This record gives sequence, C-alpha cells and structure tokens, in this order.
Amino acid sequence: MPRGSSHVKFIPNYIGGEFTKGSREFPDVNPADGSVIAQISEADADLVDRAVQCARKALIGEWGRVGVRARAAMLRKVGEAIESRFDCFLAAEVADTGKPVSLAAKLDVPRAAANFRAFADLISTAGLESFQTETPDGKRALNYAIRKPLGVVGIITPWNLPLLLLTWKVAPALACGNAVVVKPSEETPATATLLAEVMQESGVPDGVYNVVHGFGPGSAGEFLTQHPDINAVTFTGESQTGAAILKTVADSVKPVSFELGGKNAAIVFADCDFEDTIAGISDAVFLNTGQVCLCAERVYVERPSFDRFVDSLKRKAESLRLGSPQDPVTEIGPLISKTHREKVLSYYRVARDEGATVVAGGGIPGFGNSLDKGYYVEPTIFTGLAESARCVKEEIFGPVCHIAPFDTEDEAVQMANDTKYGLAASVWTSNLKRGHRVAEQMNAGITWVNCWFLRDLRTPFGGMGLSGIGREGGMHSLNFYSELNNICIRL
Ligand code: NAD
Ligand code: 6OD
Repeated sequence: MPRGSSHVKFIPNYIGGEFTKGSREFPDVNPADGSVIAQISEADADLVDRAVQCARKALIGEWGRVGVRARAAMLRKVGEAIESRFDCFLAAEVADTGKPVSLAAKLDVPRAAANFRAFADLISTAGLESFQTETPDGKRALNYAIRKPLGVVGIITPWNLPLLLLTWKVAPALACGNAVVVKPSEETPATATLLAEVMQESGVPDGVYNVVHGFGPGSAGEFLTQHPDINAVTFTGESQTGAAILKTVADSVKPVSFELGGKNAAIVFADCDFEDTIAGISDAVFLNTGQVCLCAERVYVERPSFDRFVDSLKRKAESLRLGSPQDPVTEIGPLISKTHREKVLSYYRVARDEGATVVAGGGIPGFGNSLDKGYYVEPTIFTGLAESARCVKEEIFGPVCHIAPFDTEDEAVQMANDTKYGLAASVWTSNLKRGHRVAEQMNAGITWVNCWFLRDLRTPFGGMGLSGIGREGGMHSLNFYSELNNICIRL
C-alpha cells in the first residue's frame, strides 16, 4: 500500500485494480487515544465515477465469463488469504475501531474469512426452481429460472464491525458474479483497503472490487448512491441514513437491501439459568462497547428476579475491564469517536433528567494515562424510567441498558414490541415451550432463546420497521444479489 508521510500511513482508494489517490485527505483517528494513525484519501465524484465505470468494464470483460466453480474457488482463496494475513487485519481493525484485540480476534477477522467460505459453498450447490407446466387448454412447457448478476452493486457500510459487515455483503455479491464499489465508513477505512490487496493476490480480476473512501452527504457515499450506472445499493447503518439513500435511489427504482438500527429487547424470566443469563445479557449489552446493532438496550425482567438480576448485572458491569484495545485482558474499549461519545453521554444526561436511577456507571472512566484522551464511557445501567422515556425509545448505540420489571408474559411481549424498530430480541427461560411462544410473538428479524448473536450464515438476517428492508444470509443473499430470469420452453 503506498505511504504518505513518514509518520502516518496513507490509505488510498482502490479503483480498477490500482491504489488511487484522491484530491483531498482526511485523518483516521485511533479512538483509544485520539491520535492520528493514517491519512485517508477521499474520492470525489470523478473518482467514484471511475470506480463505477471500472466495475462495469469488469462485468463485460474477463469477470463476466468466470463460471460459478471458478468464482467459488476465488472466494475460497480470498478467505484463506484473510487468514494468512490474520495479524495484519487484526491490527488494522483494532487501531481503527478501538475494539479489544481479544474480540476482533474471535469475532471480526474469523467472520470475514467465514463469510467468503460460506458463500463459496452456497453458490456451488445452490439450485433453482423448475416446473413442468400444463395449461388448462392443454399446452405443455418447462419453466426454470437462471441466476444472473445484478451488475454493479454499491456497498455502503458502518464503523462498528467494519470488516465483518463489509465482507458479509461483498462475498455474496461476488459469488453471484457482480462487480462492487464499496464505501466503508470514514471512521474505519483500513480493512476495506487491505482487502483490496487480498483480492489482487487471490486473482480477482481488476475492477471487480473497488473501494472509494469518504463521507456520506456531498462525498463518496452520496456520489455512489446517486450514480446512474450502479444497479443496486446494499447498505448497513443508521435508519435515517437508510431513509436518505432510499430517496436518492427512488427515481431510478434500484433494488436496495438495508440493515439498519435497533432498540432491541431482552426478556428474562425468573426460571432462567441465572448465571448463564447474566453472562449472556452482559454480552448483549456491553459487547463491542454496546456498538452492535443487535445489542439489547432494553432488558425486561420478571418481577421475582428483578432485584437479584439488577444487582448481579451491576456487579458484572463494574467488573468489566476497560483499557487499551491492545491489552489482551481488555474487555471494553472506547466508543468510536468524540462525536459519538458526546451523543452517548447526552443520553446519559437525558436519562437522569427523565428520572432514571443510575445503577452502574453513567460517566467517563479515568485512567491517568494517554487513554484519558480516548473516547471511553463507563458501562451503564439505568432503572426507573417510564416506557415512553427517550432512553427507552431511541437507539443510543453505547454500553448501556435500561432494566424494567414485568409481571406477566403478555406484558413482557407488549413492552418488548412497543418500538418502531424490529431488528433483534432475546428470551431467557428454561421453559423452551415458553421460549418459542414468546419468540414467535416478537416483532423482530431475529429472536434468540438463551443466547445472543449466535450466527448461522445460512439463516435470514435483517429487520422490520425502522430496522431495515429485506433479508440477507444464505439463499436470501443470493436472491438479493442476482436477477432471476425465468425461461419458459414450450414442449
Ligand atoms: P451511518 O448511517 O452514519 O453511516 C453508515 C455509512 O453510510 C457510512 O459509510 C457513511 O459514510 C455512509 N453515509 C452516511 N450518509 C450517507 C448518505 N446520505 N448517502 C450515502 N452514504 C451515506 O451509520 P454508522 O454511524 O456508521 O453506524 C451505526 C449505525 O449502524 C447504528 O444505527 C447501527 O444500529 C447501525 N447498524 C446496523 C446493522 C444491521 O445489521 N442492522 C449493523 C451495524 C450497524
Ligand atoms: O452477523 C451478521 O451477519 C451481521 N450482519 C451482524 C450485524 C451486526 C450489527 O452490528
């Protein structure tokens, strides 16, 4: 990768197989101490256009002639190359996001390799429906569908699980034979560009995978979604950004797949396995400093267990080790940015103003070293808020939850579903009949019973309401990233 000054790395765009400099640069900041770790090259409208044209050229060139077996083999190579550069990806992801190295090593980097493998396997075996047709007037025909690429897919991703979420979309898009232009978050550009090196090494033809860096409005994100020659947009990020992108693509009626925000509920019944549940809910609330779209910011606990649960989760929250992302024992890193910390702290203030009891945290931790310049907040638990309170209704996206008691199953279901979002939920009980009964009633794209964020990449993933449009995962991804052409042959 080309370098800029001798002190900080330079992160270029990747267009048509070349690492390309834009006309402007902006800094990549390490959230753990506020230091600048790289300069990022911003793509202007001309560069985004060049990326889209290179992608289009790839489709009518060599890539358009690569068959399914060869595509699958390439994806497997990409997965292997990510693994052979594990430490590079790990270092880049940890520096950009501030997430603990132990977390990125078990979640982000392995999942990136797994994403490529899963879609290589799937595309190799995926069949399509066919029908022998007999019409009422006696004609006979054979109907069968074939899968074709959509064309050039614009992929826009957020900063919380940068490589995991990018590859979750790139892998199926390439499996289906598309060419992609990706716009990673301006906060976390490094691993998308590292992936470009891996694509080159793995023999992915030039122009198939392109990276443009920059922001949303008035920058690379908007230039990409406005571009007339892209065929589809797949986006993960905030609900209001999804709404803005939907408006941008409306006139050209492009297919979209949106994975958006959440205000997820966890329902804890008194008969749960208590210790397992505390461990599970602690992950569901605090993992990745609460910056996972699936995190539970609302926890409902059956009244007989409420006081014990609050006390145990408080002790768990207070025992979590905050520290340097590089330290293998660190469990909680900083938030992504100064701006995001201001947002999270503003919700901590709002909760107090709304009358919350602060059970744990609520402020900024002190380290007495350079981490004090980082964007840390304390893991925080509130109780005592009305269900209509802003902190119970709005996505905060930090290490924080509100815990409320419930008396009946129906009441728990009603409170959990009282949200405009509908991404994820979890139910904690040793009565599996009840677990299923409650899960079935959740207005959510995914409901976990006695677990959280346990993923099978073949299952549908996505949200309802403000949480998204469509489903990805397994065949759902293949169906989004392809055009199905039904052929009817008169027999
Ligand atoms: P964001 O919406 O601010 O940004 C996401 C991406 O969109 C970035 O690359 C950004 O540059 C780009 N962007 C912003 N405005 C744009 C515009 N007008 N046109 C085109 N591109 C634009 O989100 P974020 O702050 O990076 O991520 C956090 C949010 O993402 C949270 O709401 C979280 O719940 C959500 N999220 C959802 C899922 C999911 O699977 N449902 C996964 C991860 C994160
Ligand atoms: O696991 C996944 O496939 C996925 N899309 C996770 C999203 C996490 C949100 O932050």
